[in-house]
Amino acid sequence: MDSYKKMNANLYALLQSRFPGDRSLAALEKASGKTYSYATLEESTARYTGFIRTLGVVAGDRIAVQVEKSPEALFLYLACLQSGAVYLPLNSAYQEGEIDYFLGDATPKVVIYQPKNEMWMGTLCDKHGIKHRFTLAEDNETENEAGRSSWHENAMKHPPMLEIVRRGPDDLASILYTSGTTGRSKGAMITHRNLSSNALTLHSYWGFKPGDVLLHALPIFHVHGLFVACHTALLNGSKMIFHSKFDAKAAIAALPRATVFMGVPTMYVRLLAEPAFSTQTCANIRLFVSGSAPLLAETFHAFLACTGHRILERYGMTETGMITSNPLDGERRGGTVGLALPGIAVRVLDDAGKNCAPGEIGGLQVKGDNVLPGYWQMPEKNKEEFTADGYFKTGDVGKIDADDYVTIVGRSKDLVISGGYNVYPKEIELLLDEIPGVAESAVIGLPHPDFGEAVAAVIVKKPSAILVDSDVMTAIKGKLAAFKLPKRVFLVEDLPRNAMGKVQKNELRKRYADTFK
Ligand code: MLC
Ligand code: AMP
Repeated sequence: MDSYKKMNANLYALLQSRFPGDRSLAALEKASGKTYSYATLEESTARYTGFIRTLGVVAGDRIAVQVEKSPEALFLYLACLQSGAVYLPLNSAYQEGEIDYFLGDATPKVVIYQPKNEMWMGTLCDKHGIKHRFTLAEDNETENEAGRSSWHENAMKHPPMLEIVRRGPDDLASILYTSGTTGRSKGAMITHRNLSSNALTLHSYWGFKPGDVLLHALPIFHVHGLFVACHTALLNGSKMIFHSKFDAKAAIAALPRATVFMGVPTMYVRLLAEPAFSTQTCANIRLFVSGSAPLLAETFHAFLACTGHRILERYGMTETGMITSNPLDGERRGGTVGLALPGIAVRVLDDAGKNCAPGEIGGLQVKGDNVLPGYWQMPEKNKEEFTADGYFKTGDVGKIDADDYVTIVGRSKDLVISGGYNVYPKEIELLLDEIPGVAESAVIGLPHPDFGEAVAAVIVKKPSAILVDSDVMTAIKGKLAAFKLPKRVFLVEDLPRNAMGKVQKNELRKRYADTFK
């Protein structure tokens, strides 16, 4: 058994090997105070795994999951790993049209969704010929009462399966959809090697130690909350105080019992806005980590002044996991994303493809065990996004200083990051352009005090069309996850263009820069 385990590159084998010897220790604690021991986590995962196997799922089959955050949702992720399935998490805010695309593209064998989406999810499963569908509620006790085809209820009847299905390092563990500049989402294929290498690196780089407790208030359908946060905590055999969503007051109440917190910049802005947030709140914390979006220098300094803590900023992507991090013990330099993580090569190239000198700005590229092998069924994208010598083009623009600190100064990809969520303008523009009366549109990100950037739409009406901004919002509401919806619509006569006829979004960003200030 031991030699079998050693050869098994399944991430779950690695995580399980680090669970505490005393399995009665808490793995998760909900905001309500209810705790789940490592024994419960392991047994539930094993029962879920057994159930997955009875559905005829074989290694490599996809399991799509669109549920709210809960301990059971985490067990489901771990069971997908244990059973060798490929986990496909979907943001719980995604709407029917968005999910339709993912199910069609990834062809999952099983779909698990929120009970409230029963009507349209059932229809989509029929459309895509997906036989195995279940619901998983945020609070599974309520779900059982409703008598639905509950994942948890069905799976917990099944005997635990102890075997961890053997996977090679390059086998897929997960597919994460990330929107694209063409408006069509791409499935980033993430391997067991990608996840294990990054988890081990972060666990050691951030100095996880016995007794650490993570306050986990991020969603678990993206890299930050699912991989970065959960993997480091599980590798450490730690307890996670598991809040179903971020609420600044609830976080402040829980922080005194935690030692590590990970969040997006919006969460730090919201903590600082709370009068009750103080040095005492953070007395037990040894590490605050920020990422997924730029942390403003003013937030970094305000946090330092309020709490005495220098937030550790790191930088990553869905496709690559974490790439750089400020050091745990060395200088945490506000406004930078720190140093390339051990074993990861980062370089900056100019437009001609030549290496930039220290401090010179260019396109950031990355290579290492953390980098995805490619996009799901998109060979043409793989050619575009990788260099001949195997570097992945991040689409971020930055520089590396003489002392190796990396700074992100912008993006070459047309992307808005709002509260840590990525919004690709093209996806919204395609929908806006379909609205009767719209001649053309440009979607931009504008500075926003809470979300960092907020989505705004600039629209040119067709001549003689009668259109007001509320018509625009009504037309697209329900077609996109709410966080992608423009927070402001501007109706204009025309869009600024350069000599080549390309819309000058920079001009628009300048024109409307003060909208949310
Ligand atoms: C919610 N809303 C947003 C939003 N989040 N609008 C814009 N941007 C966002 N990020 C809108 C909702 O649609 C809703 O609109 C209203 O705000 C209230 O919704 P809510 O659910 O109550 O929001 P709230 O709880 O306040 O959420 C804010 C947040 C959340 C910051 C806590 O967005 C969040 O958890 N962000 C983290 C994202 C994340 O994990 N990113 C990691 C990606 S991985 P209405 O109109 O319905 O009222 C990655 C790689 C890496 O990037 O490096 O980590
Ligand atoms: P995602 O596709 O959601 O994984 O988002 C990845 C993108 O988030 C990166 O390409 C960056 O543009 C951005 N990002 C992540 N972390 C940081 C950070 N610390 N500073 C600036 N941008 C960041």
